[in-house]
Amino acid sequence: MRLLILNGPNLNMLGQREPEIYGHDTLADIKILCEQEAEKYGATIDFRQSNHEGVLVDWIQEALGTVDGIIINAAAYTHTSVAIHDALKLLSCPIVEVHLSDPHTREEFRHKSFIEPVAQHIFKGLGKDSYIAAIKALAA
Ligand code: CA2
Repeated sequence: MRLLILNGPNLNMLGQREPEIYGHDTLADIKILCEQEAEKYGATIDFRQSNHEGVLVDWIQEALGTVDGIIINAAAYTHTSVAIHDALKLLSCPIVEVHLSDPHTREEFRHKSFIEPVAQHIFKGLGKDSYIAAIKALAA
C-alpha cells in the first residue's frame, strides 16, 4: 500500500509557534511517527509539504493511479481552495482529511472545508494522532 501524505502552508513551521493549539512536535517528528505507523501495515509513505497551492494540485494530479490513498492536511487551503477540491475529485483512491486542531471549535472562517465533500474520513483535533488515525483507517 502506497500512501501520499500532503501538508499545506505553514505546517513546515510546526513546533515553533502556538504549541497550545498545534502541539510541540515538528512536521519532521510527525513524518517519523507516520513512517513508523505505516511500517506496521507494510505500507510505504511519501510525506510532503508545500506552501504553494499549485504545487499541492500538481502532486495530487501525479498521484492519479500511482497511490492507494491520500492523507491531506491542506492547512489554510482547506478553507479556501476550490483548486485542491477539484484536483482531489479526479482521484479514485480514498482520501482522508486531517487536522491537528479542530477547526470547527475555532474562528468561523475555519468552519468551511473544501476537502470535506471529497474525503471518506476526517480526523481532527487529535494533534499528531490525527495522522496516525488516518493511516489506520486507510490500512483497515
Ligand atoms: O489544525 C490544523 O491542522 C490546521 O489545518 C492548521 C492550519 C489552519 O489554517 C487550519 O485551520 C487547521 C494552520 C497551520 C499553521 O501552522 C503553524 C505552524 C507553526 C506555528 C503555527 C501554525
